[in-house]
Amino acid sequence: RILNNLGRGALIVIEGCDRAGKSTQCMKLVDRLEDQGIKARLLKFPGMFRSPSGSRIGQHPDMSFAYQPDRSTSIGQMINAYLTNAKDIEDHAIHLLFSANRWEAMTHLKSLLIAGTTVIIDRYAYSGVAFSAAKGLDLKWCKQPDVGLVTPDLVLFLDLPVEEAEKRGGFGGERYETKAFQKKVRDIFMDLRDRSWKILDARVSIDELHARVLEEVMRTIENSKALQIREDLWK
Ligand code: NYM
Ligand code: MG
Repeated sequence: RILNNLGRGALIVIEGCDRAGKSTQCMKLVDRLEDQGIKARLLKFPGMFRSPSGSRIGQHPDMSFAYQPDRSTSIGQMINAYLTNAKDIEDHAIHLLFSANRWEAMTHLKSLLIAGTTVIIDRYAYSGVAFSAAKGLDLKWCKQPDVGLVTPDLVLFLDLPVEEAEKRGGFGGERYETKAFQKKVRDIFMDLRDRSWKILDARVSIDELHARVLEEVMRTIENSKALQIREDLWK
């Protein structure tokens, strides 16, 4: 048994289509874990959320000037320019940039897990593949750049019918935020399910969903403690 893996943090990924409530749930989850004395941090792809005061994040970024999604690495900036339609990038090239944005966070991610901090990630390689394959790129090709990333201990897919998502104030103005496209994305997400996945019905209230998320996460944190950190996603 590798010593520094004892009592490691768990890697929890929250996935779903746009407007499913991922960011809200991620923030409520991190707050709740910290309240219970469990070390927890939130990462986000693309980019990550960072509060001026440190790790603690209490509100949805859309509702607070203090917590904006940070796409600030040089790769994050290219991705941001693409998503906001400021720049066109060829489909394969932008796919590789999204993947590179995950790889550049791996050293930091592993050091958090080793230090016993549970890491919650708002989107991961599953989003990477789902959005690119929905444009028509080959699914197998799409998975290759993310092969060997740290494998999540749990993937929670917040499932919300696209019609419901649309009712939630509509989609934003970013690339990909249309009903027809989101439907394709969901179909591909379903093809990516594996044994680490748990699908949660996201039509329930924020608090009800939070309770379900927390239950799954607490169990996973317990079960992951004695397991090695695995860097074998899709291997
Ligand atoms: N997205 C996200 C991708 O196309 N590929 C990826 O690898 C990731 C992580 O970026 N519509 C897309 C999905 C979203 C968009 O994400 C921005 P968010 O969570 O809305 O900031
Ligand atoms: Mg979005």
